[in-house]
Amino acid sequence: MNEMNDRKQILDNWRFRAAGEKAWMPAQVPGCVHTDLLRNGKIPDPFYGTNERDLQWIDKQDWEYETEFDIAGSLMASGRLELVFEGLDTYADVDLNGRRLLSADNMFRTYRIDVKEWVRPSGNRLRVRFRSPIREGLARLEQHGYGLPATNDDSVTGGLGDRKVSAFTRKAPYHYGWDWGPRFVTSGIWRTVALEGWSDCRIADLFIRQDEVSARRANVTAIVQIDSDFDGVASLTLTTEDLRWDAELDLHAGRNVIEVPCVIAEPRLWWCRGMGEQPLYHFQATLSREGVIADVRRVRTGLRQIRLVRQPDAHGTTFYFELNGVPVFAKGANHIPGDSFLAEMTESRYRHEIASAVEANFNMLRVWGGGIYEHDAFYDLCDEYGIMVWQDFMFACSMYPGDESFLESVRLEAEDNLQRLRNHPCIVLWCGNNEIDIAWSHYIEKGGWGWKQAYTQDQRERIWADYESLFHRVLPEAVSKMVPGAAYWPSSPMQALTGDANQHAHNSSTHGDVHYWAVWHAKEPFERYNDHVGRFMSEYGFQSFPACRTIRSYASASDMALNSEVMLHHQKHPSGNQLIHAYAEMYLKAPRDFPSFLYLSQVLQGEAMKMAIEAHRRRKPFCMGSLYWQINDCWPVASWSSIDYFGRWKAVQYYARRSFRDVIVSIEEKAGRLAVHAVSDRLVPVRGQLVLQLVDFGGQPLKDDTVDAAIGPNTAAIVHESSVSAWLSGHDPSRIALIAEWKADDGECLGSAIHYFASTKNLALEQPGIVVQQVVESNGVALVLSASRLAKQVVLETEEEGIFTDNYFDLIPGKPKKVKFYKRGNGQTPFEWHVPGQVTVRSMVDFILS
Ligand code: BMA
Repeated sequence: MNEMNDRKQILDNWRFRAAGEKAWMPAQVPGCVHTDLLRNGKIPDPFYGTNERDLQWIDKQDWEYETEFDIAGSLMASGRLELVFEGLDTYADVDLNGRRLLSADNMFRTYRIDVKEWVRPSGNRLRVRFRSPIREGLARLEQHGYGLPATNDDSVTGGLGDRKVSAFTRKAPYHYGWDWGPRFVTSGIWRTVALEGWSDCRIADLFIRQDEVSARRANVTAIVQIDSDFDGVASLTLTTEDLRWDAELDLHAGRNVIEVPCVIAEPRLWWCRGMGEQPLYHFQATLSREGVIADVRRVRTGLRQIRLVRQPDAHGTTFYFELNGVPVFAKGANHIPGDSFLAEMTESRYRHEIASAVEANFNMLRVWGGGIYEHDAFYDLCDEYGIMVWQDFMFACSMYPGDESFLESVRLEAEDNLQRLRNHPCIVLWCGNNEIDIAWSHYIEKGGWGWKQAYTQDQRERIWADYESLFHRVLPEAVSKMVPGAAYWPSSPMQALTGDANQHAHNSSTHGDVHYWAVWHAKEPFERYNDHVGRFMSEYGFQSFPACRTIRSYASASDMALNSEVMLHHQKHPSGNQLIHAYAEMYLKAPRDFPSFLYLSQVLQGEAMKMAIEAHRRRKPFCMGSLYWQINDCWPVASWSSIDYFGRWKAVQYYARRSFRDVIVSIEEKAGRLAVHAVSDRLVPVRGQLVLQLVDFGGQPLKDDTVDAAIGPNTAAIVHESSVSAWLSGHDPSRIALIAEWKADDGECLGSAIHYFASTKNLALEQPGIVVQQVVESNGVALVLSASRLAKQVVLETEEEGIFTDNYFDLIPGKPKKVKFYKRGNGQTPFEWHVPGQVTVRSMVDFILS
């Protein structure tokens, strides 16, 4: 049944077929051809084994979707009737009752067509024919005359050799393959299709522009776009909470833009998580004519003042976000699309990701430019949970054409999405693209990723001019037109607006943001994270394998080996498995078997990200952001993700949760000295006693020291310094640990850290004898773990889906640890406290050869 109300009718009941075939099959809209084929039993699970390879024929075909619909009398009576496509992926010819309405070519646009003249009360037939994005891409490539670099476009798997077509089509770049994702260049109606009716006049858009917001007052302007069929008077009322503003309007036929200035005294400010609440204001605009309500529009926003502060200082130029006057250290990760097949993303999957980010003490996610402008649900959740969003436009790791029709398509795409998303308080930055400026490095002949070398001087100049048109003109113009005052940053990473050789970003930039990838791509040791700290670390990362049961979703028992065909197929970075292996050899003892190697890979990733995050935070306020690569996956795979495709937390998610706590203690060993750092994101000073205790692996105290330790608000400082030799004094470094615990006067543990004097590989680990006890608490049951010898990276596992309050932690004899389990909830409650059936507890010694 079609969902109907007076003004809107969602069009469903779709069928589909390959163009040229006779028989139709049922289709799901929103959806795509791959999932429709799968549901009809026409193709095997695209994620299983190496099936991806065999499914490349799908994108070489044209596909047809069709529905028939009747229109209810009340809607039919509307003066205007619009057919609205919120997402067509991508080259779509739309026919209604045999008449061509539209030829779409941009997946990110909203298409709205007046169809009043062409519809009838019953028996309407709507057909959408998707032309093959590959064939279209090839035609555009040929027309362009030469190819454009697109490092992650997996044209080989797609059967196209070195012909990379992704850059010529406004379609999610990751569909063409990425170094964590498969190539499924799908087609389909990926967002809602509806008929919308109106008569006389309607509110087309309501934007609450935040002109100046402080705790004292918020000056906002409601910008109301009204479409009218007549010249004449109407009235508009705007309300929020118990406030009300009225305006008499003199409308003219066509689009009217009305500005209603509103002052809200002592507004409740929106803060990111950790800094305050997330109050949201519901604004309602009511349009009336002759005392009768013609239309009502509601939007939700949070009132806040946000600035990207880039100011010269003694080191270079600052790069930080100031929220309501307070500099915020951004903590979080990069986000990619949660599925290769976008319509598979549900509100509950988004909620799981955002709630997991909150549980891990994030306050920011970067919506990275190789995916999509996310669904409304994603931003709604970020608004509600207090997660700031760094929003890229959808361009990544590729050069793009710059002809007039491409630029115009991008302009419209940008305006559509800016309009859709501009009321979300969570969005703090609009960024032009991912890594293109640095990859091309126009002003450094040998700089960048070697792309320029494939082109003549003339071609280079044209490619760069096209780049500048897109990222230095079209996009910033769209941002300032649609969201005046919002921050725009042309590319990530960047130092400053690129105009000569000195402006290009590099690993040691003291201006702009930095992507630091020498750990991983260049095999540098994890310790290099301590040396390469920029003003804002918007990318760095390390891969791991997902959990064994996630691997079982795509591999059979016989595939369970590092270099099996299936394991290599589910590793999209060309040398990923070797790199993980090489780092494992560097830091850890050899694994007992393949499942043990999976555990080691996760521990390694956790240790690497801990080291990076804490190095960044210790340099606050020089460094004001740390976003690791990447929080999620779009299919089950070995990747940099911290939460796998099924929502299962890898070790690193727990490590991040600890290292992103608002107050931490972090120990750094450098040149024979040991510095204990305290980092605080609290807005009040923090003080307490720092207790340092040297113990052996049996928990025996060997030496200690206690000092008063205090730091100011929102900063970092060294609170204790000593020499390594003073602690070691004759002890075997492979058998001792230094524990630092910072305790407030009221007993609160502000932070704690454990330091080892040897690499995990060289520690003298023995069977720890872990004991688990269930402890009944007033509203649930907790587990208390204790050990008789040091237990490294203790892992708790259960068959049930959910998270522990801590995991992959070290357990010191004499210091029992209480842990709870929260099962993954549904709907509104992302996690529910629960007693898991059976929990296995193991630690490093169980996975390594002695
Ligand atoms: C950065 C990202 C992605 C990529 C990741 C891992 O370049 O922007 O393009 O997936 O590194 O290589």
